[in-house]
Amino acid sequence: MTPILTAFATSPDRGQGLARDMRVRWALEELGVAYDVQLLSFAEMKQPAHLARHPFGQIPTYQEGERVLFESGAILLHLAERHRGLLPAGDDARMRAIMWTFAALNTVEPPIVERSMAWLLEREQSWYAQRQVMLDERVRTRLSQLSVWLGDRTWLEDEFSVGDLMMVAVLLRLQSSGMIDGYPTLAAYLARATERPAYQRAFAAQLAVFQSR
Ligand code: GTB
Repeated sequence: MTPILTAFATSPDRGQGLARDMRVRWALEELGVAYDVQLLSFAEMKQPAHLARHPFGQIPTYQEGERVLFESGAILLHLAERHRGLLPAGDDARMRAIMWTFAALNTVEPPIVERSMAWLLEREQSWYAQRQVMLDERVRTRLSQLSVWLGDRTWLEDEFSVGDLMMVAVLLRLQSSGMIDGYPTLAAYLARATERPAYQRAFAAQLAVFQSR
């Protein structure tokens, strides 16, 4: 049975691949798993049919027969466990790939999301400029630390893993800010990752949704 991924019918990012279905599409492409997509409007995401899949009324969800998952991190780890290609073989290497997935979600993504939410919701406020300095600084701290870790490495550990996929998906949210340009190591890391054929196929698939509307 072909798994079904849910995604925005009309993504606010206009096909830039920033919504969280993109990381699942990318993982599916890396693993060579065929999938169908069910597109949902904002209203449909809050209807009982979708709330039965996702209690918070969001995308993405991933349905595979009777199994229904939400949370992009859980979906990626499930896929990486089920199919060969995103988790290394050894126990330690496998655990470190999982660790990086959590680091991307719990340590790097929060300040990035907070910064974009502030721009979205608070940029008209008189105190926004002051707050932005602090938010930018928190993001830069993480970028700088990550850049030091990467150093001359190609990927976060010895081989490309689910941890890299999640980290890159998270960092790409900063692309339009120009902040990554200050970190050539990270810029090169993002370029390497987004040149992967699986990323390109996933990006094209989500862009096609925007272009068809
Ligand atoms: N922790 C969950 C996960 O990782 O799966 C978060 C899921 C989530 O935030 N989903 C968002 C959603 O459904 C879409 S991705 N929002 C609708 C709602 O909550 O009602 C977040 C997102 C949206 C838009 C952009 N963009 O336009 O750039 C980027 C990211």
